[in-house]
Amino acid sequence: MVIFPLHFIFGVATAAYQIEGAWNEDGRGESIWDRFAHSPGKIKDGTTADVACDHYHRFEEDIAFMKDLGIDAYRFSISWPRVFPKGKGQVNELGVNFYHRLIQKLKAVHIQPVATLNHWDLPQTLQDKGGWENRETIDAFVEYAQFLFQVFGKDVPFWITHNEPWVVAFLGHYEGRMAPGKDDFDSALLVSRNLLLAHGLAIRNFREGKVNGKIGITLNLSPVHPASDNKEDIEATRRFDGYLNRWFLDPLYRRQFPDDMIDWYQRKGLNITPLTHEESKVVSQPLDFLGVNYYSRRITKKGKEPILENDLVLPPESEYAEMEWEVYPSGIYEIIKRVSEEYKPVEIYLTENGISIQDTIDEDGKVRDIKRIEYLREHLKKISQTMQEGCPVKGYFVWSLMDNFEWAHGFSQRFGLIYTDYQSLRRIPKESFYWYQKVIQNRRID
Ligand code: PNW
Repeated sequence: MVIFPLHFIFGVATAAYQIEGAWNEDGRGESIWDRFAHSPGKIKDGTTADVACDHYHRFEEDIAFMKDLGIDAYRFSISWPRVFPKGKGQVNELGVNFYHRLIQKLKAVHIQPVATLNHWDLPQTLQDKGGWENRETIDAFVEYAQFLFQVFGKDVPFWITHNEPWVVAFLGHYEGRMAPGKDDFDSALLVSRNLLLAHGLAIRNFREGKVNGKIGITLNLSPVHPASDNKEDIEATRRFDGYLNRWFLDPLYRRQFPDDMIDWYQRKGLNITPLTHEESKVVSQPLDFLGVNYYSRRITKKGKEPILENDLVLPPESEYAEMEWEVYPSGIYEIIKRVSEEYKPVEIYLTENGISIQDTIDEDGKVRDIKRIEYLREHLKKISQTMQEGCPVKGYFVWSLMDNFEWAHGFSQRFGLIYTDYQSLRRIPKESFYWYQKVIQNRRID
């Protein structure tokens, strides 16, 4: 039996573009994800999030589900182009009002709002001028952040600057699988630097404004294991770890990009210089917490990837969820222990964890997502173990409240505790919903 302390925060997470819909209503501006999804061939099943779960019009119904679930906190993101349709300057009052109503409704049912500022939906007007490659986007982000701190500061106890800057930088600007869909490593490196600077300047603003509440950042972290104990595989693994994990952790907590990665990238002829003294001060300001998103581990070896010279490996004996994501609960233990020991964050929140399954509705109307229950249970057990061993884990958020638009995979992936019927937009709580409800109620896993 595993017990969680009374003050442990149980929650669920979503993101604006993935659930809201209403993409061109009430004065919302276009985001890079609207542009990307509206471009043929970018989304696997040809769908867009124009309507998505229609949460913009149904948020009260969705909060009723959250209340029933019994969560302590709800992690959502604010759509930047809903608040600043052109990225900066003119505020869209109707957009602000939506988040005002959302936050007030949450408070009314005693659910703490956790607001992410950047969950990838950059205003398209800013992209037209270079997006995260342009320093002007940093200034626009700080203006956007400051505005939200002023308007919602007294009602929002937790703020997250960026969600998974690694995905924005490297999947958005190198692999091109995500908006804006570029394929240039130098761009990705520049974007990662600018994201870190924007983060740091927003934190500085938050502190200077004496905003109530805590602020942090969310990183997608995974343990990276070598496919063999060959020296070359071990070196490739160290590199991939530098690419995925240390590239953001080190500047945030140790003031500088990892040396070995700067050397490697420079030897590859890429355009990267260490952070200057002033940049390093901005980027490494103390955080109230680190948000960690964990889904799976990575296994790698020396290989053909042109920059990192590695290949990813999928052991056939492992268990897999959709999208070839290995089910590996020990990974959450490994990554929390490592981050706690090597970077010493004040607090850690697991801001996302969950699994994609091809759920179906049985004849009796139930969605029996046994595999999801097992996944969540095993991960929660490992988290509890890290807490027993002294790691400062303070909360856990399931990805996701409901099935939603899974980026380049469209609606083909279901991560929700609630099944979304995209025809009728009816929501159907799955068995995992009722399981999680009990966990929260009892603060216990049997
Ligand atoms: C995260 N990867 O995305 C995001 O924060 C969510 O919006 C998303 O729905 C969720 O995880 C499930 O995918 C990721 O390829 C997407 O390593 C891709 C990767 C990692 C995280």
